[in-house]
Amino acid sequence: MVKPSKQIIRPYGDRRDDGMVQLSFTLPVPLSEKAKEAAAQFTKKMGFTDVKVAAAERAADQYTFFVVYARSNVTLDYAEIDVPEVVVRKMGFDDLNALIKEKVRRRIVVFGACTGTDTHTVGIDAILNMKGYAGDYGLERYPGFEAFNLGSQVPNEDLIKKATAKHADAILVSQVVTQRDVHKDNSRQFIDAAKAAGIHGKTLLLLGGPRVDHKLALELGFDAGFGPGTKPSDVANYIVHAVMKKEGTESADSHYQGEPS
Ligand code: B12
Repeated sequence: MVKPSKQIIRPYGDRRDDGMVQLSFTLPVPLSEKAKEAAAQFTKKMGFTDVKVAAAERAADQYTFFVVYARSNVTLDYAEIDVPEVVVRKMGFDDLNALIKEKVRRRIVVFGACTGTDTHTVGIDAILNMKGYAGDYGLERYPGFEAFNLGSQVPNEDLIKKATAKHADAILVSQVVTQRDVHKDNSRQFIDAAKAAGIHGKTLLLLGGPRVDHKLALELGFDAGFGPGTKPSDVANYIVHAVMKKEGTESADSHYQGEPS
């Protein structure tokens, strides 16, 4: 493949390449002039110049939330960035159902849940529920899918056990809370449990959530990762093509543009 030529980028506020950024953070001190100066000094210590504390608000007792404008001298070669992305030949609802009927010849079984101690169901509901998300039908609506949504705070082992009992093609794990990297710890525990159950490398394992991307999901041992703004049809397309590859109805070396290899 021809290596793309350099593409140097910098952040942009007023004028192209001026390096201006907006930062927001909270410090554990009450709102005061001293707190504002602390926010400015903290920003300078991070290597920024031309620091302006644009807003400071009480966040809670003994906590202040800041918005700071500042200049960064850091540049980046965009051409050097290489991130695997899940890019599929995207098909619409009717075409995808027709493809499942023709090539898979059975309903694709998927199980999903928000696992561990995480209570957030809205993300996994957006993907699975009949009514869907952002004008896109959820997987329950597709005649070609049989979708089971187990809800939130589901132990990883329970999700795996229930999915395995129904010979699931894919298991969808949602992780929204990321404090102290709990999403990574819980995802690793899910993968360990999947290995123990003998389904790792056999059943498709998908991870999703606001701080998830495909690269992280691969690192954690999943087959694919989906982040903010994912539409149910993105997931449906990914699963159908992955199942077809696994079953040999689409050649394993037929790659979509940008598909991870
Ligand atoms: C609604 C909400 C709640 C509701 C949840 C109700 C419910 N039934 O889900 C309630 C009030 C219960 C709640 C509780 C808590 N919450 Co809350 N909550 C939110 C809020 C406002 C919205 C989340 C949401 O619904 N997003 C919309 C969905 C559609 O987006 P999404 O989850 O990213 O999903 C999309 C993608 O990520 C992807 N996706 C997601 N999962 C999956 C899975 C797969 C397989 C795939 C393919 C794709 C996919 O597809 C979706 C569609 O595009 C966020 C703040 C915010 N604005 O985001 C905080 C937030 C997530 N909550 C937060 C916190 C801290 C909590 C609590 C811990 C608070 C507390 N101290 O008690 C508790 C959670 C306790 C627990 N044990 O989990 C923090 C998390 C911070 C962090 N970095 O971890 C946030 C960010 C708020 C904040 N800024 O502090 N919360």
